[in-house]
Formats: sequence, structure tokens, C-alpha cells
Amino acid sequence: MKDLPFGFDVIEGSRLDRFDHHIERPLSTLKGLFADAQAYQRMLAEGDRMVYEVYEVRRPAKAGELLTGLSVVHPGRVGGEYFMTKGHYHLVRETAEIYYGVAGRGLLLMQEEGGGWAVEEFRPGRAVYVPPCWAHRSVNTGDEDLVTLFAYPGHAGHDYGAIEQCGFQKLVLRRDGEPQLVDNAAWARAMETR
Ligand code: S6P
Ligand code: ZN
Repeated sequence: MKDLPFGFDVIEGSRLDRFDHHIERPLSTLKGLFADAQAYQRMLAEGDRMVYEVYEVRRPAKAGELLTGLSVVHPGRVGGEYFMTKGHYHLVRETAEIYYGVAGRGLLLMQEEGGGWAVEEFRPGRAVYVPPCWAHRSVNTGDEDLVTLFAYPGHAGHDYGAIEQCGFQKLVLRRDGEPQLVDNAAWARAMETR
């Protein structure tokens, strides 16, 4: 019984005391993610900064299970665009997800394939619910790590393709020292050619 993950703690602010899998997403693995390709190349030339990490507690990938873990998006910007996750739909679209803010500040960008979009604030102690069929991306708009706990159905899977092709409708850019939502021209162009 001791092998079952009945409980885990967030330690040192941004790590789980027990996890089965650690995903690292340095800048070099995120080509094409940020809107300003030149700023991306300039930053990469200076070093391969870590953009985000995920600590997963593994459970069987089947309905009835919940997959949990910690997402840590480090602070930073490429051009004016805040560090963020790739973002995805769940492969099984009819699966939801819940996030809980542990540390840091940020936003969860969400969108539907039908064109709807939404944004929710992340802060410590706040939960954010992602309904079925909504793509989601975490954005760190603060100066410290954005740490969130997540849970989603075991059989959900990940579909990154649609977001890689079209991006999100909104970019989160720093303007006048504040995060601002800005229309993503690349998304609009991708929609026209569909
Ligand atoms: C999984 C859940 C999170 C993300 C993580 C990284 O459904 O939403 O664990 O995987 O925040 O984001 P991404 O878009 O690279 O998977
Ligand atoms: Zn997800």
C-alpha cells in the first residue's frame, strides 16, 4: 500500500516531495511558441533558460483515475511575451481539469474550438476550473515562479497539434509594466486559411 500516492507535499516552494516524472521545457524546446521569433533567437543565443517544469504523480491512464502534479512556470519574457506553457486540448475532449494556485501570479488562458475564449487569474489559494473541450495555457505574469497544482482524468491525454498550428487567440504581453491581453494576428490568419 505504501506505493500508492495517497498524499504529497509541496516543498521548497516549487517541488513535490514525491513524484514519478519530471518534465523540463527549456527555451530550446519551445521554438515557434512565442510570437516574436527574433526575440526568441536572441534570448536563446544568450543561454537555454528553463521556461517551465512539471512534476507528475503517475497513475494508470484510465477513466476513474486522476492524474495530479505540479506545474512550475518560471518568470521571464520573450520580447514582451510572458513565459508560458505550450498549451493543449485534451485528446479526449470531454475531460475537464482543475488547477489550484500555490505560489506566484499568472493567468490561465482558455479557448474553445468554436472560437470562445476566457482568461482566469492564478494566485495562491485560488482554484481554476477548465471545463471539457477547452484548451488551456498557464502564463506567468509575475516576478517569481508560478506554481499550480493540477488534477485531470487519467484517460484525458494531450493534443498539442491544434495549438501548435494556430496558437491561442490572445497573447499576454507586458505593456506599460502591466500584463495585457492582445489579439494574436497569427491565430486570425490561421483561422482564415482553415
Ligand atoms: C495536463 C495539465 C498540466 C500541463 C502542464 C504543462 O493536462 O494541463 O499538467 O501539462 O501545465 O503544460 P503543457 O501545455 O506543456 O502540457
Ligand atoms: Zn490539461
